[in-house]
Amino acid sequence: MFQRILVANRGEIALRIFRTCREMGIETVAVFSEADRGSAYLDLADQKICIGPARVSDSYLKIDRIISAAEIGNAQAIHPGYGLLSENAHFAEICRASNFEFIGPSHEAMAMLGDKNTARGLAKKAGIPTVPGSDGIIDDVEEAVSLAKKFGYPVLVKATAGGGGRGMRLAYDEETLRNAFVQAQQEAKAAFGNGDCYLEKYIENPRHVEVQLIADHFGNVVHLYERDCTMQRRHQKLIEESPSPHIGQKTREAMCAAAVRLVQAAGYTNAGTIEFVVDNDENFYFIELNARIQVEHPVSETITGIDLIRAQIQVASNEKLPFTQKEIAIHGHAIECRINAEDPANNFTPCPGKITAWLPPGGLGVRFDSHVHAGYTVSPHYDSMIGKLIVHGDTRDEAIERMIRALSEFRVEGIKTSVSRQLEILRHPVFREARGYTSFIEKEWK
Ligand code: MV4
Repeated sequence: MFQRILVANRGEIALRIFRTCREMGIETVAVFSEADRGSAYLDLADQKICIGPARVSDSYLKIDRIISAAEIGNAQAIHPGYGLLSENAHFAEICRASNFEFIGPSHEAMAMLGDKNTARGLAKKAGIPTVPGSDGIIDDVEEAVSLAKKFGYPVLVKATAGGGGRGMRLAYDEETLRNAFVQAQQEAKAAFGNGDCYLEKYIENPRHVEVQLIADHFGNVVHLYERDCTMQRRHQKLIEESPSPHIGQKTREAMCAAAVRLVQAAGYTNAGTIEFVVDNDENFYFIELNARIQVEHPVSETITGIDLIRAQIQVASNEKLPFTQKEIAIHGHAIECRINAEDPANNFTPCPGKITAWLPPGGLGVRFDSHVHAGYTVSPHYDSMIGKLIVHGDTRDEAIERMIRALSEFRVEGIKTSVSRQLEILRHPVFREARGYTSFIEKEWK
């Protein structure tokens, strides 16, 4: 087992990893930028090293500085968290080449599954339902047009180097497809250095359901059931919950079994999430695999009682998973609301500034993961998410009521937050009656 782990991230996920490491008796090395200097959460690490100025491209994304900090801090392993370098296969490779264990998948598996078209081909081979679409990369627009004629509009042009909604273009007819295809290739080339695109029929108004998995180096692959992330706005998840209210037990079993099959087929190890879209008839289709721990992982921890960060570290340390699939059951219902520093009255634009009063909720079944506090200044340089409120209830209705109670007691002054909008969603009949779909928020709240 490792003695010291460097956490190559910041904010709430860095704190989340410090906490589990402390419980495991593992020392931690924190890295911070000038903008994060003096942040209280850094004091929960055993050592903290400044790696540069505020801009992520000059600090948290600087691979050489992260590696140097790991050397100075005498770490044996590096945890990337989410975002930043967490899905950068080159970073994972450099960590291992520099003799630091990377707490995540192999860089080969990360590269292979990070290529969305390759991942889709692997899913097809593993017998996982995929959306009707092209059989690989499409070279020219005429091929796209003839394919779209075959399986019908609307269609999505997707950049193979994209993901998370980036490099995606929707086309409702041949004319828009011709433009969308060329634009998607150009945008992908500019954004990712790879303009390759593939085509999929667009599943209209889908639900977004993902399966949490973790695999060790001994062939054990375990799922922690699904999370429903349908409540999103512009590809930003707002509310996540488990189990999904949009699927029945039969679909759940089939979806989780499919996700396990894909991870086994790909030889993937450590934590990963397989994303599906689900149509109105509960048909589910593979979309992509996320090769990292995700923001919403506490939802799965809450219904299963598993510490996913601990399991990641155990797998990276070449230990067997400390649990079997038979030991994992869904207990009750969990809901997570992301708390963002943004102004609901101003189209939810990020709203950095100094927090002058901060009183988060608590009580039975309430967990609040956050690195901020009264006196903390929310930086304009980073993501506007300042915390995640996770609640547990025996039933979905109980979890909704508990979340409404928790959000209502939240006291924050000095900045504006997304708390009021979260309350509106939780009180909305479409959410309460589980009639939501991915574009509901954009349609309902202009
Ligand atoms: C789709 C889809 C419907 N049909 N693919 C791609 C990025 C991933 N994170 C979600 N993506 C989707 N892929 C097909 N063939 C619906 C989504 C999707 C979505 C698409 C547009 C706007 C918001 C969305 C939210 C969740 C899922």
